Amino acid sequence: MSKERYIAAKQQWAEKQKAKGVVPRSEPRAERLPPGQKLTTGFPVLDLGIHPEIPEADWRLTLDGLVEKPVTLDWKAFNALPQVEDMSDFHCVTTWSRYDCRWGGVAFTTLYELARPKPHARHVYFTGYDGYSTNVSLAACLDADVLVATSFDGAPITLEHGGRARVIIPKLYAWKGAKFVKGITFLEEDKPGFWEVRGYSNTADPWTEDRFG
Ligand SMILES: Nc1nc2c(c(=O)[nH]1)N[C@H]1C(S)=C(S)[C@@H](COP(=O)(O)O)O[C@H]1N2
Ligand SMILES: [Mo]
Repeated sequence: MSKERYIAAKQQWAEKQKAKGVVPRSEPRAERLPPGQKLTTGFPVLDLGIHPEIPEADWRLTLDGLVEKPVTLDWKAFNALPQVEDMSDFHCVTTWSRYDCRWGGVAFTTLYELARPKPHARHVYFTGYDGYSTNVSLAACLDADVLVATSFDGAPITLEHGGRARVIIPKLYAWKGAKFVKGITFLEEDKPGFWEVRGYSNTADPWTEDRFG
């Protein structure tokens, strides 16, 4: 499928689901699988079809916007930061979920402490090397399980799954985690990302089926 057709199809699907009136559930449930999701043991690849291969020497991650200290990290500097691992479940808005994903990398809070966002920073805008973008509230990013991950199950993340580095925000639908991450910008005002301007939710909470904006 071409990129344009994929985007159009996914956008249409959101419109169709919205028209059907997908009912949000207000209470989180005791079960592990969020409402409307199906468990998969595979690991589908979901993206715009562009897998940018960035040589180690050229890779950079930039932290900018409303920060005391704008930072650009190269691969060596990024990997010299404290490393963590976290096991989490992965929920894609197109209704598949995968349990027990073991991600390793740098905690978002570590990057936060490096760049020191100013008090009026409230939103985060992520960009990827493939031209992708997504927005998340700063509050949601400050959960301990939010990572810029470089490993999956103990091995470097494959290119198709977002290597060299991708964002993981386990408590939100997976489109909020930018693969091939390139930039993290701290903002005062919210700025909708790629899917957010195409009918998807700003907040993306799987437990309330918060799929569409
Ligand atoms: N850079 C980038 N990140 C992205 C996407 C994308 O197209 N480009 N797709 C998102 C979507 S919709 C999902 S479900 C997950 C899929 O991750 P996976 O391909 O590793 O399963 O990545 C998210 N992050
Ligand atoms: Mo997705």
